[in-house]
Amino acid sequence: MVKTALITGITGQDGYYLSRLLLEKHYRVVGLVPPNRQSSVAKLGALADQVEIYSVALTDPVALAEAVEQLQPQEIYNLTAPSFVPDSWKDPLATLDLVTGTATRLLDAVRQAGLATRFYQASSSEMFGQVDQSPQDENTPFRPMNPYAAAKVHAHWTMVHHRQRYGLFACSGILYNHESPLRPPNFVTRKVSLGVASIKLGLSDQLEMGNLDAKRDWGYAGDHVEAMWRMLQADEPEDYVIGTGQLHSVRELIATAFACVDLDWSRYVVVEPGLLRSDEHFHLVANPSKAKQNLDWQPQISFEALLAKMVQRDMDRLKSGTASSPLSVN
Ligand code: NAP
Ligand code: G4F
Repeated sequence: MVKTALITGITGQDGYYLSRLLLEKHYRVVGLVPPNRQSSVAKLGALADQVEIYSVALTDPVALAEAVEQLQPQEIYNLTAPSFVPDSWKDPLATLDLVTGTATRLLDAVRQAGLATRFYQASSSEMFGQVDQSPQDENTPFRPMNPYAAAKVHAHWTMVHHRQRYGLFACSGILYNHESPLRPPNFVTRKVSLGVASIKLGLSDQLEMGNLDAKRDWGYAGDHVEAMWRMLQADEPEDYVIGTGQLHSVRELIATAFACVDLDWSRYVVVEPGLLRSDEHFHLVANPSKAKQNLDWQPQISFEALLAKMVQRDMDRLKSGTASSPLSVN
């Protein structure tokens, strides 16, 4: 039997890698894309012809229920979110509605349809916020520090309630930062890889950065979507912390990326005070033991290999003049 997977946020970074993985596994892949964001489908590049796109407002419970009823998906991956954290301060309510509202409406649609659909919720290490325990695991308390993280906590608990009260097979992947050549350039890894490539090719001579001492657990998006899929294949619905377990500073990230093209980063990088975050926390790093043990999951791509891949891809894009076109990438 061909399995149907329904994905919200299919036009984002993870949507691309997850679609590619599921297509390789011969799923029927259906993306729910709001009518006013149909132009984003072009970001899927060649994959756009291999998935089905339904135009559905994620704010409309009736339309979502109809889509679920009609498609009867075996799996739902709820990935949609305005995922750039600083933006959530500009419109906390819109963040809450998209993140929590979409999760709630989809979970209710599955429950009311009486389906055995397995549900994945895209949770975030940002939910841990101001931690007093490092590394974090599935038992670490949530202390969200921004509207994005607070909305993700609400969505997470809504998912847990549907699992506990209604017996849905619903899981949360509490994912740490994961990156790829498809990361938009406002996120730090891609900003750096694009900046390095621009400087190497003589297109710019300076890179303005925020906090160089901030630290993150950076992994590869292709590895992390594999964990999402494995969670929904498990015998029991459970939540998992997914990350590499390794902490690197932004300074290390920059030095590693510049080293890919044999440049000394300190000649080009300046700190721009406007990019510093007031709510910064430094020790968000995963203990992914449970995922390793239960899901046999572990990251395949190292921090250095990830950055080399991203810098190389941006060099290629800039040389061919396709820096902002749809992609087909590894
Ligand atoms: P992404 O690249 O930013 O993709 C976000 C998706 O949500 C896109 O399809 C985007 O549509 C859609 N979206 C954004 N704002 C929207 C709005 N106002 N209305 C409707 N749709 C909207 O994010 P990602 O990196 O793939 O992450 C996938 C999920 O995992 C997100 O929920 C994110 O919060 C979560 N997560 C990500 C990471 C990470 O490091 N990447 C870590 C933990 C959790 P457009 O393409 O039209 O913009
Ligand atoms: O790349 P970032 O903007 O990602 P951030 O805020 O950690 O959020 C990402 O990961 C979360 C998982 O932990 C997701 F939930 C979320 O949706 C998103 O995918 O910033 C990473 C770090 C921060 O500490 C930031 O202060 O890099 C630091 N940084 C330093 N200079 C910078 C810059 N970040 C950006 N974006 N731009 C800079 O110039």
